[in-house]
Amino acid sequence: MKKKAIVIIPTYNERENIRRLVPALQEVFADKMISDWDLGILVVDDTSPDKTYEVVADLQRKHKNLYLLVNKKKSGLGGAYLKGMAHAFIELKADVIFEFDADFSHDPKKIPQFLAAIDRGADMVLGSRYIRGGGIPKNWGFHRKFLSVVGNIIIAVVLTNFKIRDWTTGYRAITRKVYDSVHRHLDSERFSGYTFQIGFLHRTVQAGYKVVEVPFMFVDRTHGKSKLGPEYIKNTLMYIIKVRIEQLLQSKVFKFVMVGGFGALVQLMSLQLYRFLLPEFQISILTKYLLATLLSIETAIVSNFIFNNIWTFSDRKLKPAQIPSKFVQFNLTSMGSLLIQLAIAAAGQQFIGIFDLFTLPILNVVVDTGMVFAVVGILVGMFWNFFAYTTFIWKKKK
Ligand SMILES: Nc1nc2c(ncn2[C@@H]2O[C@H](COP(=O)(O)OP(=O)(O)O)[C@@H](O)[C@H]2O)c(=O)[nH]1
Ligand SMILES: [Mg+2]
Repeated sequence: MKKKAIVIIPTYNERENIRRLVPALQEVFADKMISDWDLGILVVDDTSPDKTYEVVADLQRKHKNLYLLVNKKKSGLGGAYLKGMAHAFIELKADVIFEFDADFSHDPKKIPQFLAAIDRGADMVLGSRYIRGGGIPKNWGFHRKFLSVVGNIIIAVVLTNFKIRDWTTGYRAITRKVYDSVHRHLDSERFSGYTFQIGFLHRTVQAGYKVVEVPFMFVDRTHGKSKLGPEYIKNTLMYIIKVRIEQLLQSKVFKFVMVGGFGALVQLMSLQLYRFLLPEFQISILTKYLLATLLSIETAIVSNFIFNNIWTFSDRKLKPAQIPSKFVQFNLTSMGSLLIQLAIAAAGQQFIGIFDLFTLPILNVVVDTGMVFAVVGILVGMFWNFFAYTTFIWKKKK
């Protein structure tokens, strides 16, 4: 049996374009290179005021592989694609769908290359303007070029993924398996507009699917108007920042730092408490103050151990039987961190010396090299702790 691919075209006031585009696509479908593919077109129109759907209904009489969905309400690009994808994969039993603009910006002749990439094992294929062989129109004004190029760079930086070169491209091929695992996460409320594209791709990349880019030259539309508005920039920025913050909040490093910060508070408060509770006594050098200090350090260690176990490393939580020995390891690790801080302070004093550096404005605090050694010591100590936690105490289960 032939594999099936459906080219989904969302339309809003595209009657002039769709009239020409359908025959142009049919011509490409006849290419011998893709003879093992059964191809069709699905137009998703939001009841365009220019009655695009009427033109499509008319074309359907000639083209048996042309399908039409009409939404009563305008639901944005993401809404149109989600409806179209559900229809293509479930009703039409497609193996692959294309995302394709009606306005001839996307060269239909590239379709065989997309399908070839899928035959070679790609899960998703992007028509890319920013790899060799691809491009944007030379006549674009500086403003538009800047927005597109810099926008893509910002997205890559914020999402820290530099393997994808064209995040915002609307020319894509998506396999059923990617759709199945990704579409549920994209509620059409939040992803109704163009953010749908970035959201969909980001989910796909995160899930570890193989995404391949095929170059194409973007062509400006000659008929009709672009629906891309300024809210696109705002929505995109909000989306990527939100994703980034979510990822940060979920990261182990962040939780580890929070637990450590909380531990420092616990240490300070319990120190006061022990100083208040302990009776007055003095045995040689062990004074009440020193004992309270030691107890408060141990209290912070217990707090750090508990919260790292139930929160930072909740995915690797220790079994009850492991806790005593792991707690000993945890104490040794903390002692190591303390030794590192002492060693850095001693080395700093020995080789650099203690002297004033500058006065902090407003607070009027004099910063000296001793403080710098302390900060460096704390940071190196934290590195050591995190290293020991992840490699020894909360070792990743295989
Ligand atoms: N059904 C539907 N199609 C839309 C909507 N917004 C844009 N489109 C279509 O999506 C495609 C891309 O839109 P376009 O305005 O060309 O965006 P641009 O290429 O980024 O400027 C075109 O085929 C539009 O007709 C919408 O709200 N609903
Ligand atoms: Mg366009």
